[in-house]
Amino acid sequence: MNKTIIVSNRLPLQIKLNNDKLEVVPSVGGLATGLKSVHADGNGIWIGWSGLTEEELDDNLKSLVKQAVKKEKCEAVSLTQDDIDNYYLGFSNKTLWPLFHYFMEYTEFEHEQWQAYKRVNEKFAEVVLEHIEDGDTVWVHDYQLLLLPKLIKDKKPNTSIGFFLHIPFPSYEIFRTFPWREEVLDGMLGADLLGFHTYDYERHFLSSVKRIMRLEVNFNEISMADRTIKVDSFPMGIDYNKFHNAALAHLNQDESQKSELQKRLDDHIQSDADTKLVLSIDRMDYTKGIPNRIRAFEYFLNKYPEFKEKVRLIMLAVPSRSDVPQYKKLKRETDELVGRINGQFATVSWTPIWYYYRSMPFENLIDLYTSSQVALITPIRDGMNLVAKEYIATRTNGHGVLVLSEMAGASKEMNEALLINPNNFEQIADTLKIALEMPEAEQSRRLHILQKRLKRYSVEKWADEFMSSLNSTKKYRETSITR
Ligand code: ADQ
Repeated sequence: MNKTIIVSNRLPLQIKLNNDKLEVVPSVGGLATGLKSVHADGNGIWIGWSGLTEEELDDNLKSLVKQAVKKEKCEAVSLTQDDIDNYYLGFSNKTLWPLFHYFMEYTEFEHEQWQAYKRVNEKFAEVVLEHIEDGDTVWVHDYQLLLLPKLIKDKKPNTSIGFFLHIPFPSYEIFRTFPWREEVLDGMLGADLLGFHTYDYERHFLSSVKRIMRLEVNFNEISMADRTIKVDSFPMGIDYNKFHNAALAHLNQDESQKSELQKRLDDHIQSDADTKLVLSIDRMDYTKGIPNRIRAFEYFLNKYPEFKEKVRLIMLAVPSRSDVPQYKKLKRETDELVGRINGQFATVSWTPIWYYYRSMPFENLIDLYTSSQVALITPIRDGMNLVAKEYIATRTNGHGVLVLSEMAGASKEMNEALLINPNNFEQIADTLKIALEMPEAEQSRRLHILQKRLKRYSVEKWADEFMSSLNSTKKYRETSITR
């Protein structure tokens, strides 16, 4: 029986090492949820890095990890600390991530890191090739594994290979600056189906394929000597019911069930019913526009002083890649900006920004989503942005306004949000005022449309559509062979 192999940089598991004892916790993230049915189907497996380097594991632990991940239908790719430094923290996060998000000034082109990237993609290929058989399907995820489709296709041409990019694909003018542009495109073109979040990313990719690889592109198909590759957009959704139902349950909580955070939020609401909460949640990443948002909020308080003591920004930033210098700099800048604005505007009874730099459990995310009248999401560039969608899914009381950057992929399907340019402070300030003053009927009207759309195009549906499109390329190949 044919199977499906999912491949991503990290396995959907958290493996913790406590005094030589292993603890394995399955991840509850969006991607793991979306792919649950694909993964659970038949004898499907998920291949990726376990999160522990070879140096951290002796032979005994290595075999324990192997057994533990196998139980979850996974296979671990073994990586050294040097691989992680050069392939993951290096090439993936210092070259591809900034380049694909248009941060040219942060992009490093280091030959040694490129070599590590190639070497690690080959390590992934080895593990895939150990498990794959003719007729199987492989779904490769994201920018850490751009070379993998071709490494598999060359050895196993009779398999179906899909690739999905979770971040933007940049325009040709950006991509052409990349020293290894041919190799990377060639690697991606090993796939039979290439998926992107938006039509724009798809278009950018096709334009680079045409101009750099000089291949024939017809609408969304690329003609190769031996086969046709399909390119399409699949905007990723969320586990809508999970967020919506958690928010409904939250409405009916009694006092004893409330978290400490919720009690603090309730105190805030009770102390002044007119004071509104504006929420932002992101990974601490320079693409997310965190300093811009704080500066725009400062501009807002100066331009509309009547909102002083009437609005509070709650900013949750989850630590991320904190070993990379640009991320350290961003953290410092954010701390300073928050300190400066709170120092400048705070009164005895009011602090304008509540800032949390940590990860929070799901229950607390729901506390924040359900307590905030406005979500202010201002990335400079973002492949999709699931936080925007999660906020909408949790607004079960029919109120709430989303202010969203037009640079987030999510903006393409969320026209009923208030869209802003994240570099235009005046526009953000004016839009925030509109959001805070929006009549409830108008809030409900917009929410209703957004919720209906998000519910229909959930993360499960996203995975189904990708898989059926990949299956159709397989059928097409089979019929062209018989023809
Ligand atoms: P990310 O850049 O990680 O993902 P995003 O889409 O916003 O960004 O997803 C973040 C997820 O982490 C959300 O589900 C959110 O609930 C959770 N989260 C954020 N802050 C948290 C905190 N402090 N505590 C706990 N959880 C937190 C990449 C791309 C995106 C793309 C996704 C999916 O950069 O553009 O939308 O992949 O393809």
